[in-house]
Amino acid sequence: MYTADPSAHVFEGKIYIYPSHDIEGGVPFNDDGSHFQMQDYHVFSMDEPFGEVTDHGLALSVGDVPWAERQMWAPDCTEKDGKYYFYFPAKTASGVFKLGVAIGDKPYGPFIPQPEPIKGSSSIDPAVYKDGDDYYLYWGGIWGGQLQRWTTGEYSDQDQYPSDDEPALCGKIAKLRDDMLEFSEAPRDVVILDENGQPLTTGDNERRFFEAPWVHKYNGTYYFSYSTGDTHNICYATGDNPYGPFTYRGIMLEPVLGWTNHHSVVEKDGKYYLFYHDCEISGGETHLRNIKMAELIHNEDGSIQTVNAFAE
Ligand code: FUB
Repeated sequence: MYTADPSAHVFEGKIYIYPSHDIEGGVPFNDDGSHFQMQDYHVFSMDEPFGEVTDHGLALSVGDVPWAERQMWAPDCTEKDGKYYFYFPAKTASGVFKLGVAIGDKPYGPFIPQPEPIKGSSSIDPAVYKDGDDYYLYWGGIWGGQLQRWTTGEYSDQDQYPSDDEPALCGKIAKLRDDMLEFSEAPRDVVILDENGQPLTTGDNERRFFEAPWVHKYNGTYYFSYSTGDTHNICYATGDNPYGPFTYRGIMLEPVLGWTNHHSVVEKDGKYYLFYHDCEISGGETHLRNIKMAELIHNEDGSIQTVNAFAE
């Protein structure tokens, strides 16, 4: 079984991992990611870091989601008041990515989807961050993730990118409503600043946001990490609140085997772990990935020691 885009959390004392379930869909590689034809999700767990992995079986299938037709990409999950809320992207029959939520009684599902996508949602790669009693959803991805088709707030079938010297398109954030099923506010941009306090530009594709947002907190600082897509890094930027702005700090994970790079960071018993994927098991097939983990070390100055998957 091929797995990718691992979102990891600690629930009930175990590490639970929420990945995409890669399959051979028979669609050739293209820049829209049409070769990623995933149809369902499984949830995995391990009692201890690097321990034995349990596959908890089918958690949600595209056929159970009334509004979704195909391409169930990177998901995430959180817990509130004993219920588990599973967030996922999928394409509608008209080919537009939206985000959905499904509810379960256990961390591993099964999850029962809401009949409609989340109002005001768009694009891909939802990641939910719990800060005290508040829950924030981050999301977004350019190119095949369609973020560049929502620049007016409405979907357009035309791509619209800022020019190279203009601020880059940003990932999105919105606080979730108390019932976890909708946004409680209009989505905002997650702005990443350079060392001079200026937003990263479209042309800065070694550092600008592409997809795979994630947030973790270390020593009171918020770390926003993300993939740079066509330059294949996982970068990170730091800020003093969940909305940002965040200031670019460096590379968390260097390019891995395969085109995509996607990760999460989880803390267990005072140590931090990076979950990511590469294409080692399939021998480099970009759409057939496998999840991995490594310890993530924060330095005293708050910087992160860069992980090189080829050295792990
Ligand atoms: O798995 C499909 C897509 O590939 C994800 O949504 C992106 O983040 C990239 O990993």
